[in-house]
Amino acid sequence: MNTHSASSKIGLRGIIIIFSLLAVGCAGGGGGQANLSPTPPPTPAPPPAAPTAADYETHEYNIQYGLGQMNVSHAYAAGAFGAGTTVAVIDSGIDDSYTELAGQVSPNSISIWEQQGGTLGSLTHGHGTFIGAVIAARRNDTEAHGVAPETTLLDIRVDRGVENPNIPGSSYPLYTETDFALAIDYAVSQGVNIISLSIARPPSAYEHNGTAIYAALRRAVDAGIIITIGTANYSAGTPLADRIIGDFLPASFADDPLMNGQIVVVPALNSSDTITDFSARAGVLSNFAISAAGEDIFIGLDANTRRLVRGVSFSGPHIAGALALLIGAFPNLEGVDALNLLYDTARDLGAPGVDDVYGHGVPDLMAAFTPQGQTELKLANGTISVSIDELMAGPSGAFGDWAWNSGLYNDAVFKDSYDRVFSLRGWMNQHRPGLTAQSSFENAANLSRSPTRTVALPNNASLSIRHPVETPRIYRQFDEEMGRTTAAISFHQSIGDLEIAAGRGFAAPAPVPAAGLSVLSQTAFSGAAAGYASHDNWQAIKLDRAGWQLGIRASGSTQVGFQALSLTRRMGDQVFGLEVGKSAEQDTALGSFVGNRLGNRSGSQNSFQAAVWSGALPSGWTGGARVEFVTTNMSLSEHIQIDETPMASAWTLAAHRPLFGGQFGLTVNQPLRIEQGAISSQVAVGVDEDWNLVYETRSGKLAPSGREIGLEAAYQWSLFGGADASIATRYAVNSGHIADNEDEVSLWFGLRSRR
Ligand SMILES: [Ca+2]
Ligand SMILES: [Ca+2]
Repeated sequence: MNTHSASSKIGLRGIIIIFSLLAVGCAGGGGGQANLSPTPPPTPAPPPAAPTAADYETHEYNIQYGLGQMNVSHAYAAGAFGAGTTVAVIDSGIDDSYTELAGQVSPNSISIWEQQGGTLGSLTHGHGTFIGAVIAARRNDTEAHGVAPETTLLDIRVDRGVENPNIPGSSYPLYTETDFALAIDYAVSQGVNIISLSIARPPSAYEHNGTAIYAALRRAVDAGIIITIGTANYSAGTPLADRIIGDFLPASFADDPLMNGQIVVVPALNSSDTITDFSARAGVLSNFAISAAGEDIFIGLDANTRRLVRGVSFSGPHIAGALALLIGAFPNLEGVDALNLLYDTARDLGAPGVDDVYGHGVPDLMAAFTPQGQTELKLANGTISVSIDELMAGPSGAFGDWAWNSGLYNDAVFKDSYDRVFSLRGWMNQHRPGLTAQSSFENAANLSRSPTRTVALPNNASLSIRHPVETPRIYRQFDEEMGRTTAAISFHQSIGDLEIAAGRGFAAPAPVPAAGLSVLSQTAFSGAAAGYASHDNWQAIKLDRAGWQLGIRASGSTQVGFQALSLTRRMGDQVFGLEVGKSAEQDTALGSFVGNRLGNRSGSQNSFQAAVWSGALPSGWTGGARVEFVTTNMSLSEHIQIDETPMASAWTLAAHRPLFGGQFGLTVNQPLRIEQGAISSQVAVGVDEDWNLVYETRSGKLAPSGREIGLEAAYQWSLFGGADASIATRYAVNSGHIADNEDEVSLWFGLRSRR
């Protein structure tokens, strides 16, 4: 009466060899009992994009290794180029007569000295122009392009066009502290998002002690501006330990609590992700540091003006550009949030974690553009939250890919822990269901590996025991889900017209015996009832009188309670009958975690009706069939309306016969599948100007997109020395009830030696 032919032999030690021949994708059915086991949520994955990141990795992109080093192409693929942001470059002026900078510089750009009525000297210095190019050179298929090619540069020239008298013969321009502070105040007045400073010198080299700059930076911080500072250059070969950033202004203000973490210092990397031999290390400012490219930076201003430059002057602007991409893409992000996001998602370099060389590491914009922390879809005006991971968990059982198929979540949006709004569409595409897991294999293999003994007892009774075997890791979770970590036991006894049975494990006997020798379909004349009947602690009783059989079977576990009543009629060698029953599931509906996608772990009350047949056929065949219909009443949140009660179907048609000394079987089946059912719910579809979610009422069907039909052929025979062999193959279309899944072929070979 055991429903699993592979484990019903007496006194056998199970050795199972599984070959899976995969025509396409992976094998497995998702049918039968496997339907009743939950699907663990997959690991969240980054969003896809059309066009893809690779489409942006052009020659113009790749020539600047600092872009790839930060995975900037993933920001572009998400549509982020820095548009709508402004980066102030307080430096030696940006010459926008070069084609690469034409149109990139704000008309509000000024010279601080001229603004004060001064006259610029004749000294010009390309430094500011280079900074501007690193941030925002045009994406125009020539030369390089900046990190944020659509940000606006606010050029604030702060030098006076004369050489710094403290560094005679250097051609290094003179800045004064007063001019510097005025420049910062001007940037604040223009409402910029970021100030890029690449002017770090020892205080002695300046005409200032930092007091006025400090006060101006405080005003910038209060205005929400982020200040990026390339750290200091040392002469090549200075020992790393001696390259101390804290000696330099204004970088040394970064850890001042009043700066609110809005100053970031940027050690310079080479293309091998290593600190350059000239850059200061993060040092005591490591919590306020993140690294970026600063060696062999390609500056191509036009076809006649190209050079490679190096210096911490160029690492800072990379971070300014990265921040512009984030702030431009997520307008709700405060600057400090964007900076923290950059830190939180950085790729670690050097010693694990934040360290005193690289600070937080190097930005990873792919990660920064991925939702962070808790990600939830809020339904019904925020009263229900659905974890995105749970929402995107693989399709399961009878409901298959309904969540993808229903349209309920199309164009839905969700927020992450940074309050950023993402479209769900990308995630749904990313988690598009593929072929189902190898649960059928695991189920069959697990049962086969467990040795079973059946002992005949007096008075027409028998006792079967299946010992648990040490389970390979890949089956362990499945065992736990199915409650098979303890020994299975079943007892049968015939008393006159009465047959009684009870057990823990195995399965309560079905109204008619199974046919077809199925291993891979795992149908056991499948449907919801087959799954329930195999739960722990079952009892069955059958009364056989005058050709009529009245049967009752029941089972219970912590998750499921099940009772069924059957009436069959024997006419010669044919048996026909009906079975009706009810079940209650604690957390699931027909074994699927439907409620999780709707914000709660809801249970269900189910009722089913089945027609069964078993009987002899011509040419030595023995056949059997079962058709089952189930209605499931889910207990969903009051905010979800069930418009149409879900109804599912399952059927199996099977037969076997002796062949060449063994037994040959055929099974065709449709695993349990939702045929109808619909719900409606509110779904967040956007945000209003106050950044509150905007909802829309949606309705969606619960049925999956396809219908899995499987055909299985099986053969079982005895070998020399008392070994038994079984081989089975199953061909399935629409595996997992998913319409565009490719056809699936599975092959099973099992070998058992007698003890
Ligand atoms: Ca360009
Ligand atoms: Ca590190």
